[in-house]
Amino acid sequence: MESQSRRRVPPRSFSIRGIPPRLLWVLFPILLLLGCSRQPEVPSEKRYPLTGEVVAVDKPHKLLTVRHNAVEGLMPAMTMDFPVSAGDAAVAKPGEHIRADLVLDPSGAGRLENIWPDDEASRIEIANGALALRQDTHDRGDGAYREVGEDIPDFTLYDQAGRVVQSGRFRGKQIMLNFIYTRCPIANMCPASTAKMMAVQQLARDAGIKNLELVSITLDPAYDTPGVLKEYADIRGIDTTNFSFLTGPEPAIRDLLVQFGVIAEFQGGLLKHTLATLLVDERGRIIDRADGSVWEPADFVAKMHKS
Ligand SMILES: [Cu+2]
Repeated sequence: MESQSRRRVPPRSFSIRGIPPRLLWVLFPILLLLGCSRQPEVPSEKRYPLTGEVVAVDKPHKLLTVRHNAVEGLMPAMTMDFPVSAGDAAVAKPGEHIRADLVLDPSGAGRLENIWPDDEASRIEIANGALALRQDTHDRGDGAYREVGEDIPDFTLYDQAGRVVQSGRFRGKQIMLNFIYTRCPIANMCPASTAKMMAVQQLARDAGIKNLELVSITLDPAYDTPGVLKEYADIRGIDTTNFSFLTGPEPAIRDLLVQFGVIAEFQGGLLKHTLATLLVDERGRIIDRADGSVWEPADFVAKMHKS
């Protein structure tokens, strides 16, 4: 990896506010300029923003019955069934308010994508969390990056079940935290990170460590909805009792990337990103960090407190 990147000159556009230059020099040697393309817009499909309330969920057939508000330029308010992904069907709950894209294909068949929880209380909680994080990142200025020995920032995000999760929920727990995105096509990047997190989960369990939480935050919140994260976890058979996949508003994710010293940017349709894996203690303090994809699950587990 070193020989690959030693001569690579970081493009100017990679300067990220809040990350000190000396950190950039640490990060660039491990920056793999790889990525994937944003999902291309299918020109023959039309997308309409839709809001409404889930009335019923048919998980086997992956159908949501939604009492939706008027869809501007398309149809008045009514209750109807929409096909959704397996992950969205798994996450959906009757009585829940959602916002989504109604996607119409050329035959006129519609489905819902990009489904987000839209209950007022959780919407406010998420928005307030993003504002507080924005303020915190701004106040820290050039010192936004959190080094080993510092506390993790407070955050409020959605998990793979669409629940609001505040970082305070993890106090008293040891946390393994990393960043991934579900569409990452590079086997030794995000897919490998997730496999290693699963190995940590198993090794920690075998070692009798009972207060571990694993947290993977998405790098790609525009695509990684709770339902997409749920499907990502389910396909891999991940035990989510102590393993959360988090997503939320793009500004909040951006601020977390700055504070955790992770670079992720869409460039010409490619999401290029670094990898960071952190161990956080029961008081919320970062006690270890690995950059890049070369780290051993057992090394982190060895540093965890036995409870
Ligand atoms: Cu990746």
